[in-house]
Amino acid sequence: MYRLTCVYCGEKYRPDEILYTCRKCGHLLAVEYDLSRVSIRPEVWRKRPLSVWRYRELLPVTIPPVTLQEGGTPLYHLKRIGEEIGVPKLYAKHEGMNPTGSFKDRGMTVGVSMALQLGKTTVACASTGNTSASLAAYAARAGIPAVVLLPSGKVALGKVAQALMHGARVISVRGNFDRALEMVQELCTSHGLYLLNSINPFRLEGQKTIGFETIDQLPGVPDRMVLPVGNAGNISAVYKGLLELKTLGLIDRLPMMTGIQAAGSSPVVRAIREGLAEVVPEESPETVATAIRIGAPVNGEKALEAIRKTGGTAAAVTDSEILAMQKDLARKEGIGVEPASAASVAGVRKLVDSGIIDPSECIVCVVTGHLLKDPETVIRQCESPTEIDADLPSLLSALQWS
Ligand code: AN7
Repeated sequence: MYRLTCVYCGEKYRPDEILYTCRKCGHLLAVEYDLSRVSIRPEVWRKRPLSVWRYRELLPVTIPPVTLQEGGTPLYHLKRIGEEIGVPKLYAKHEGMNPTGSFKDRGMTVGVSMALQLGKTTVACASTGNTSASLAAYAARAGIPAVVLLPSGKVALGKVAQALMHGARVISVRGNFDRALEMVQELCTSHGLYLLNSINPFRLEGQKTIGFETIDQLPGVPDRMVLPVGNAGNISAVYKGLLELKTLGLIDRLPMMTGIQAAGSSPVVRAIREGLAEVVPEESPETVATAIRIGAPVNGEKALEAIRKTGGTAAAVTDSEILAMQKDLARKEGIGVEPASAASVAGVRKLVDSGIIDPSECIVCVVTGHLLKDPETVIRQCESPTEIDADLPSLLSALQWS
């Protein structure tokens, strides 16, 4: 009970067409449900475990899904950081608690299930890391091969380790993510592989469940949802899902969708700040948050709509602001995230300081990936362990205790 619709010109396509962009105008496609025929009773949803599949009436999969039990991630109150920043109602949805340690698993359980549903036998993606780790794991779960293209030297160690261990064909491209994405699109077109980047409309359906879970957990609609933005797939997906809930009458308003980028890689922020109709790509994006080191966000126009239609905003944070917040989350709240994820909370701090966020708002930050994804950046920021001889006096001396 759904079809594919061009997000720009509205052209409709059958749901079983293997198509990522509109044949007429080249823009992206979205899954459109006939919401008048979808029957959802929230009390039925609430009886199911908190997970991506709680919301299966609003997902396109009809076969038994390829799953590793994704979703159902914790929503933490950031009491100390919230008080410090001056926003007492500050929460983090910890997507690093997914099976492979990032929100990408929500997309891949749906995306790889759709690959099987559509009869595809090989899957592929380009990735700044997390997408490749997740695709590798879900392809293994499905028993099909995966090909992943990574920007050489710019992928965090944990993510490469995952892609390799789960048995994907891992290719390191001498070029940035944006170039790798162009290449994998060409490969998928010429060799019939199923593409699972965020231009894939089905994958984003899984990711929209971040918003659904947030509303079930809080409970209710937060005033604002804040997400780190790279390709802008996630912020667009969460917005799409919440819009569906509103159309169905299950919620009565939308949160202000707020996107945070790294200062060295911030084309969406620029488009919002300057009121541009389109996102102008950046040639050489650079940031310590390699996950969001993306200059040409493919979902950019959808993100602009999500932000503008909800009265949200976009802001850039520097690498040092990102790393400081990563440390604060780890040390003041016990929440371990990778740099890109800390960007969302660092962005809130900045927007409160500049008076754009009202301190009374209820704010949910999506923290997208786990601390262990990028151990090298962590080690560079922390003091090395103190090595001692194996006796108690040496231990006391190292601790400076008597
Ligand atoms: C931790 O893995 O693009 O704005 O190829 O890994 O939906 O792109 C990762 C993106 C935020 C940005 N936080 O999400 C990839 C990839 C983390 C991420 C993002 C990513 P989008």
